[in-house]
Amino acid sequence: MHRVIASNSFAESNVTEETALSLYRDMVRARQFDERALSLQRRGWMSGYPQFRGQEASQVGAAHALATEDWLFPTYRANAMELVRGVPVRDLLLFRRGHATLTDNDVNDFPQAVPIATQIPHAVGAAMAADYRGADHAVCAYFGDGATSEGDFHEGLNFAGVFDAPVVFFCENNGWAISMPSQRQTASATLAAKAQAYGFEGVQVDGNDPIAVAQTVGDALESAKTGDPVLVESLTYRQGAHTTSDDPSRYEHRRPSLPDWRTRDPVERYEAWLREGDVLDDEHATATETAATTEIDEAVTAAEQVPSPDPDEIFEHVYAEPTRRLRDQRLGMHRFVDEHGHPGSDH
Ligand SMILES: Cc1ncc(C[n+]2csc(CCOP(=O)(O)OP(=O)(O)O)c2C)c(N)n1
Ligand SMILES: [Mg+2]
Repeated sequence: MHRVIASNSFAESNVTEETALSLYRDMVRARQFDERALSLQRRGWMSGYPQFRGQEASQVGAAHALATEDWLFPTYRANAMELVRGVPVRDLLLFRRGHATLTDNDVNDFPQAVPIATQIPHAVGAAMAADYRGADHAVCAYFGDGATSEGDFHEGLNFAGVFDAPVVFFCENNGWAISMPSQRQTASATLAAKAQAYGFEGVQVDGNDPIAVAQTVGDALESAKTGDPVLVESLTYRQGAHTTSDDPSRYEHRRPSLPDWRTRDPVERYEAWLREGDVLDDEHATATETAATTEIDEAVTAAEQVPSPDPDEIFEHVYAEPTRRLRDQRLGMHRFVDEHGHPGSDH
């Protein structure tokens, strides 16, 4: 399945102005967050950052489809989804300033998974638990194209199919797994096709169209709640580097040849579409941009008020009793801090 809006006018679409503009607002917030986060990282304000530029429509659309009570199992790249879900910008930034958790809020989001695909079995387990308890929420597992080559992906989807778990697998195919182009990731015709092996539906959606994504994920959630999980492959493109530690010039020559709709900027495309439909004018666009800037400025100031975390925290939460190697590393870190000062401080 492949849905596009580019050929349809706003009048022909089945969305209200209110919905269309609320998607726009979140696309603007997401774009500004991403740009600011990159520049904050570049001036040493926070640690490495994985940009999602180019993936705003995909993430904002999917997050709009989720209900407050649904659970999201995100990755490091899903900051736009989390922003839309209501995680305060301050918390998203603090996570990258060494604070172990961004769950000091009541948003139903699990911590961002950095090990690839490990959140998929967790999401399926949470969905199965919801089902056993008779709860009527669904679970969404977010992951990238690269995650589909991991055992956890196959195990998770297999369980979901066998146990009719109320889960939507939201695979954001951004064309790359670091330097690995997605056409080298699999010999399957599509990633969505993999769902067939587990006995449920797989769909592809134009991931640069927030309305198509919101509708597709919305339908998938409804299906999941009736015991039919769905794998959604959202086709989009990573415009930036994998993370701020990456240098794409070393592998750009492997860039896949993709159709225009796949690599087009989703924010520009959506804004142009709204303007053509007379839904958006300069005044509204400027007000939306200004509100997003203010929100982010305030979040940066608020994050700066929070003291740096205790560096010893990085040794906690893994083992009940620290291993010898961890104890050695901890001593090494203390020696470093005594000599050079706290890495999070200005000294
Ligand atoms: C289990 C595991 N193996 C390898 C890595 C290193 N790694 C980090 S990101 C990444 C690529 C993931 O690509 P994809 O799933 O497409 O997600 P994207 O980064 O494009 O959002 C890899 C291999 C890891 N974090 N975890
Ligand atoms: Mg990817």
